[in-house]
Amino acid sequence: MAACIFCKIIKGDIPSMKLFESDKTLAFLDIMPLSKGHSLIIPKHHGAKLTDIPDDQLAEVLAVTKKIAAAVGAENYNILQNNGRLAHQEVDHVHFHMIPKPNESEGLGIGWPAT
Ligand code: D5M
Repeated sequence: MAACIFCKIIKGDIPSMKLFESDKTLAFLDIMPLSKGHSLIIPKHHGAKLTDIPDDQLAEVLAVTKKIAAAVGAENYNILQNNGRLAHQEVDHVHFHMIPKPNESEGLGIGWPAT
């Protein structure tokens, strides 16, 4: 979809910190990380909400999400996937957030308020 920012990232029209790419899936670092290693994993198929994405694409996205968590060394992490404005979805292309939860000894990580 021409106006979609994540479709532009897929096409390479907007730069991103790519972590993984296949014919169906792309993973890259979130530009506004909530913690160090905060990643986005997206299907290349454009769709705003989970129900718009074919099952085979979703299956691969989830499998890649698992691998990205391991690759960035996240032992504790949250997977977040927002659908709709009321659910705080800002980018209308389905994406899974993989948000590492740092150990206290590692500090709060990029993006958290300093304490
Ligand atoms: O989250 C949308 C997420 O997308 C939010 O964490 C910022 C991220 N974002 C927006 N633009 C970019 C680019 N250009 N690169 C990387 N990350 C980006 P939502 O679940 O829709 O609220």
